[in-house]
Amino acid sequence: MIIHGARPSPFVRKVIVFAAEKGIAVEVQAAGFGRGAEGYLKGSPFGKIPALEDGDFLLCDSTAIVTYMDALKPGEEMIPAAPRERARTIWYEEFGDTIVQAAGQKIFFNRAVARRLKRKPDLAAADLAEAEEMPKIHDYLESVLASGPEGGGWLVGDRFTLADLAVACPLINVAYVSAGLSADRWPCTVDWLARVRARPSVSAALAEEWPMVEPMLSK
Ligand SMILES: N[C@@H](CCC(=O)N[C@@H](CS)C(=O)NCC(=O)O)C(=O)O
Repeated sequence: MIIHGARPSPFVRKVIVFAAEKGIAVEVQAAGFGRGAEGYLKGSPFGKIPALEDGDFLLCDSTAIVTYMDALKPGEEMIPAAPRERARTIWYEEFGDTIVQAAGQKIFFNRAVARRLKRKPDLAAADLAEAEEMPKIHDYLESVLASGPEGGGWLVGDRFTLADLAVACPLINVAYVSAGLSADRWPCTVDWLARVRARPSVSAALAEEWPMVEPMLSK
């Protein structure tokens, strides 16, 4: 199975880690901004990453791709089957993909990616998102992790699911360029993110992407 995309994208990282958690072997092929192999050009009609190529099956969008992967290998689903857990997992994925990513992208893009693309960074937008948008996100996560109905140290149920993965992925990008997530103010969130990062699936993905990330962080 081929994942087309760039490893440091939160959406690409999500599908890479998801595949590892499911025991699905993937090959990552570089793609993005309209450039990449045929499977990407055909599989992602709007040029977004990631795209998936599984034989003659082409699919874009990280949510669609992880849904496919989860159904391919029934067993310990990353998207729980129980109605309430399933619905809450979908909420957290949506939260990660939209609210967290929208704020995080302003920080990561402007502090790390823009220069590499020879675009003028909007550092004021990054500072504003860090000062005003991220704390609200951290407050919310802290509230659900500290005293949420699940109470297991994970966002849904008592185990790592797509919910944790999808929310952590954009936060990992923010953490590359921001020290805003303070353990004094958000201890449960810091602890949770450290546990996500420590999973073999995540730490392996982070090690693989580092050679692409490091040059973006150098002055
Ligand atoms: N909903 C999509 C979002 C994918 C997405 O926006 N990817 C970004 C990279 S982080 C992208 O391809 N940006 C290039 C562009 O918008 O042209 C998913 O979950 O896969």
